[in-house]
Amino acid sequence: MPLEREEFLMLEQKARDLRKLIIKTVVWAGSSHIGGSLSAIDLLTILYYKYMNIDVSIPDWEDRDRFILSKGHIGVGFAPVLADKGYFPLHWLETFNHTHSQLGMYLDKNKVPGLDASTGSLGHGLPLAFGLALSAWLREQNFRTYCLLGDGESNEGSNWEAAMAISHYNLSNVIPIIDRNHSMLDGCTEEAMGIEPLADKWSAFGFHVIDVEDGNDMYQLATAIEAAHAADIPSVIIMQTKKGCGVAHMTDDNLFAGFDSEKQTQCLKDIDEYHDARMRRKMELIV
Ligand SMILES: Cc1ncc(C[n+]2csc(CCOP(=O)(O)OP(=O)(O)O)c2C)c(N)n1
Repeated sequence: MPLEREEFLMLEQKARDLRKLIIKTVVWAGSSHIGGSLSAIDLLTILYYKYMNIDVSIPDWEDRDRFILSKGHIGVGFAPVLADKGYFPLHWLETFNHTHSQLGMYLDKNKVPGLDASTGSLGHGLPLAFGLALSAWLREQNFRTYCLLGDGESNEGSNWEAAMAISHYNLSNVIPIIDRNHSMLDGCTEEAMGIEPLADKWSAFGFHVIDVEDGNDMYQLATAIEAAHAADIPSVIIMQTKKGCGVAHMTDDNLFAGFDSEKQTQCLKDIDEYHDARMRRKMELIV
């Protein structure tokens, strides 16, 4: 098992708390990309609370691992993680996307401590991650760069140029992770612009493809990340997730973007029920 029992319990509790904080932040903001935040929050949790080599007291530490949020529209899902880690005060979240706030819908590196890049225009994150990885290799630095991409974002050609370059330089210190929730703003990815066979495409670009059957499962994520760490060729993680994961009426909903405080109570209750059920399933397997 790649996770100790106590570690697993800690990560599960953290993901539950962060899901709730995302809901609250969306209510403070008025609206935002909830679905793609909830599909990716388990991955953000395991990276920030287990795998990334970072020091919150030195956000610009030269040798820290980097994280590039290429699907930058889920700032509302990422800012709660950075706040909870202690990069900035939690009360900043109450101003998310308000005029003059430090936290805009698309997070700005010049305003948000702990953020490694300003993103939001899809297709820019992986080229940035490639540059960081190439620079680390040239300077003989040991940090890793993780990059989270949307599946709809795969439509942007710049991702494939970056993939080609990562493969050309055989960089295993950069790990693209694709949130395969099968949905984008225009609807189902395969109807808007088919991206399958996605694994074969990455494979053809020279990547070791790591499929995660359930990207909302901590054990599966841990196994995948450790496989990517162990590989000596570039790896890509393709994680199957559910948009809106954790809130029943949002699950697999393409368009869901906002709600008011009245619905907040129901969402928080849904999240508890979802996490209780998921924990019960997992504990049966572990014991
Ligand atoms: C270059 C560019 N074009 C369009 C947009 C508008 N946009 C914001 S989110 C989104 C859909 C992204 O879908 P996906 O990558 O699957 O993200 P997820 O659904 O997982 O959140 C689009 C098209 C953008 N941010 N950047």
